Formats: sequence, C-alpha cells, structure tokens
Amino acid sequence: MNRLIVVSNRLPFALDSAGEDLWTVTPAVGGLVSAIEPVLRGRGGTWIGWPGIAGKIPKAPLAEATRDAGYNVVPVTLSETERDEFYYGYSNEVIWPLFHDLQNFCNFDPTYWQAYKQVNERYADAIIRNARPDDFIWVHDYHLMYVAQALRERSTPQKLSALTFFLHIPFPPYDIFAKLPQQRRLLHALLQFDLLGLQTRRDVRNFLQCVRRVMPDAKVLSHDELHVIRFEDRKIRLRHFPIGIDFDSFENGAKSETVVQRSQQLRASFPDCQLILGSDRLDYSKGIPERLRAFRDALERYPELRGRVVLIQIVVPSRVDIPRYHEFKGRIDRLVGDINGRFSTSNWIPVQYHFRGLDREELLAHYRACDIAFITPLKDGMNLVAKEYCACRVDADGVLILSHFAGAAEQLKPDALLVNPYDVEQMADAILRAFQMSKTERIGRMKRMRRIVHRENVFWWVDSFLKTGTTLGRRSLPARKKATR
Ligand code: GDG
Repeated sequence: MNRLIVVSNRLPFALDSAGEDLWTVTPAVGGLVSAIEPVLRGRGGTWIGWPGIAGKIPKAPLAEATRDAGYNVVPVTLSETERDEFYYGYSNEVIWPLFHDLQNFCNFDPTYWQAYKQVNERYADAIIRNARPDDFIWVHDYHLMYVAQALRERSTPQKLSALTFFLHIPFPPYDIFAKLPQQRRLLHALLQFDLLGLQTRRDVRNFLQCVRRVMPDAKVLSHDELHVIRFEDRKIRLRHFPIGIDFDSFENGAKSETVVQRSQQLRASFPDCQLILGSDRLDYSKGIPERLRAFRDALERYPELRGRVVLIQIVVPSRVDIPRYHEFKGRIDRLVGDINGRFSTSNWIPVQYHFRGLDREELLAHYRACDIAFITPLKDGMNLVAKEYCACRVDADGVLILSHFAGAAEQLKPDALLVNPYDVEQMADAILRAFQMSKTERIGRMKRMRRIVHRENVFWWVDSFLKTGTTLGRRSLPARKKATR
C-alpha cells in the first residue's frame, strides 16, 4: 500500500501564541480528521498544511505536540501579505463566493491570483521535499486548486502513484464560472490532477459543462458515474464522492448521560413548544437572513404557531476579520430583534439566538432536543449539520427541512422537506408542514435518512476515494458508452 500525503490549507493542529515564546497547539476535531488520521497511521504518511499563524513558525512546539500523532506533520509558512491575498483574498473573496453562485460578493482583485499561485507553489515544494516515489497525494479544497499544475511545472508527478484532489465546496455552472478572470488557467490547473472528486452529481455535471466550454480540446468519456477526461495526452478521472460523518460517534455521543440530561433541560425550558434548530458558521452562503424572514412569515401567516414553536439559531463566529462578515452579522442581529420585538409575549420569545460556538456535548444536546432542523443554505458543498442531526435522532423522530442547494439534498431527498432557500413563503409553509406532521410520517422519513447517513459515512467516503485513486494506473479506459467532445 502506498504512503498517503494529505495536503490541506490548514493542518489538523492549530498553533497559537500564548505570550512571548509561549505557544499552544490545539488538535482539530471533526469527521475529516478522524477519518483520515487512522489511514495515515495505518499506511504511514504526512499531513502538509498551514498551522494558522502568519509569519515565522516556531518548529519546536509543533514538533513536540505532534510527536505522537502517528504520522508526520509538515507546516507551510504564510507571510501576513500571503495570508491576506491568498487566504482572505483569492480563496475567500473570489473562489468562495463565486463557487456558491454569489458573484456579486466577489472581489476580482488581480493581485490575488499571483498570491494564490505563489502559495500553491509553496505547498507543491513542501510535497516535493516530503514525498517519496509512489506516494498517494490527496490535496483538499478550493485553496489548493493550483498545486498539481505547480508540481507538473517542477516535473515530479510521474514519480507519484496518484495525484488526487477533492473539492469540499460546490462547483458552479458555466454561466457563473465564466465570470472568473482566470477561468482557463484554473481549469487547466485542475486538469493536472489524476483524480478529481466533487461532492455531488450536480457538481460533476457543472464541471463537465465548464470543461466542454472552456477546454474544447478535452474529450469526455462517461461510464456510469465515472467520467474520464482525455486532455493533453493524459486521462483525468472525475467522480462524485459525497462526504459523510462519523455516524457512530454522533449516535453514541447523543446517547451519553450528559447529553441526554442537557437535552431534557433544554426541552423543559420551552414547555409546549416544538423546537426548531438552525446552526451555521457565520457565512452569507448559509442563508441565515432568508431563514429568519421565513420564520417571521410563518408566525405572521400561521398564528397557530405563535407560542408553539421556538427557533434556536446558533451562529458560530467565523472570518470575523472580513468587513463583509461583520455587516452580515448586523443584518442577522436586526432581524432577530425585529421578530422578538414583534411577537414575544410575557412567557414566550420566538427566537433564541446564540452568537458563539457550542461545545460538542452542547451541540449534540441541541440535535437531540430539537424536533425540527431548519437547514437552508443558499448553496453548500454538502452540509454536515444535516447529517449530524439525523445521526443524533436516536429515537428516529424529527423533521429535516433542507435546502435543495445543499449537497446533502441529493442523498436525503425525498425524506427531507426540500425547500428553495430564496423562497421565503415556501420555507414558511415547510415550517407549518413539519409542525403538523404525524409521528408515523416523521419516523418513517427519519429512519430512511438515518440509514443513508449511517451507510454512506465518512469512512465509506475515504475508502471510496482512495480505492478509486489507487486503481488509477491500472485501470484501462472504460468502454465507450457515451463519447462527447
Ligand atoms: C465545508 C463545506 C462541506 C456547527 N456549529 C457548531 C459546530 N459545528 C460544526 C458542525 C459541522 C461543521 O461545524 C460545519 O460543517 P458544514 O458541512 O456545515 O460546513 P463548512 O464548515 O462550511 O464545511 C461544506 C464540508 O466542508 C465538508 O466537506 O459539507 O459544504 O462548506 O461538523 O458540527 N461544532 C461545534 N459547535 C458548534 O456550535 N463544536
């Protein structure tokens, strides 16, 4: 088995200054890390990424803290300017909004692209320094789409057994992608990988549409769900791999004594009410204002909901240094104030709003306590909160209202109540429908969703990606089922 080299913008360890010459190293938790770490330990390998602080990285504290990780940890350095132009700039002011179909939020500053390329080259250099021939390279996400191109410019990839990439965010349709000034260069860079993984079939369709329009020399052969793109005498495989969660750890966590007690307390604070949960990072792609407007519309049009439902909206602070995110928080605050000002009574406040992250047990207690999850991103690669909610519904009761434009909708339809996150009235109607749904229907739907989330979990995801990547060299081209230019 080949060694695995995982490359991502952030390392699974965050380094932070705690005073002069004092450092803290905090391990990241989450499905991706817990799924990839055992593979890294088993096969041997390296994780390359940025530890989260700009400027010079003190080697000793990170080396000390990661000595027992079971794999090598290689930090990549970013200067403050690189952090601003590569991370906040090209990654988060160009690619993030554009790939979420929010082109009006983009700042196509030409200097950002140079920084993006330069930092991607730095990651490529780190790969060259640390990879051995036959290593399996797995690059993650939208910050690092230029890495394979940088490696090929350094003419090393032929030594690597697989050069693979997974995009965690959506891939946009051509009419949106075409706005990107570097559309050709970016697509060319992506086609330097040997395997491209996207979250959903919709993303794959969009990607192929862009390839056909922007790279007329590329030829696409499709066989079932695997697509092979012939480009510049190479074959690039493309497939959707919907990311999953560590189902058992969420389910077991939700059954723990502390979580059960905390969720009972939470329920007892809102007697006679159905609890509706919204939980998101502070991000304009998550559709939080639209959701609040829908909740307000539901209270206006359906008075039977007043005093009978509470929306618990958790907003986890994120990228707060970017002014746009600051303004966005102001909009949310005002909407919450408006709803609570208009509808509260002496013993009922319709929106419980938390602007902070919850610890894991608290989050699980919310998943267990809430009757309805209201997850309505304008666009989302997958949306793990939707899957975590299902995993924590250990009694298989509960309703999921989910945006059509979350990747998770492809797997969870038709049992989730699918909504258009731009359609406030439809979302309000979905709240009423969820509120009135019979227990039998709720359980039937939730059972089927839990089965899918359980089967297609994060370990299944890692396995399917690595298996597809491992057969790259050996696989011959599939029979010509559909050939398109
Ligand atoms: C990107 C793509 C794709 C949320 N609130 C709290 C908390 N969370 C955790 C959840 C979940 C994670 O944050 C959020 O995951 P998402 O999938 O919703 O979103 P992104 O962070 O935008 O991730 C996304 C994902 O990559 C994976 O491929 O699904 O589409 O955008 O795990 O549990 N965690 C804690 N407290 C909270 O209050 N501890």
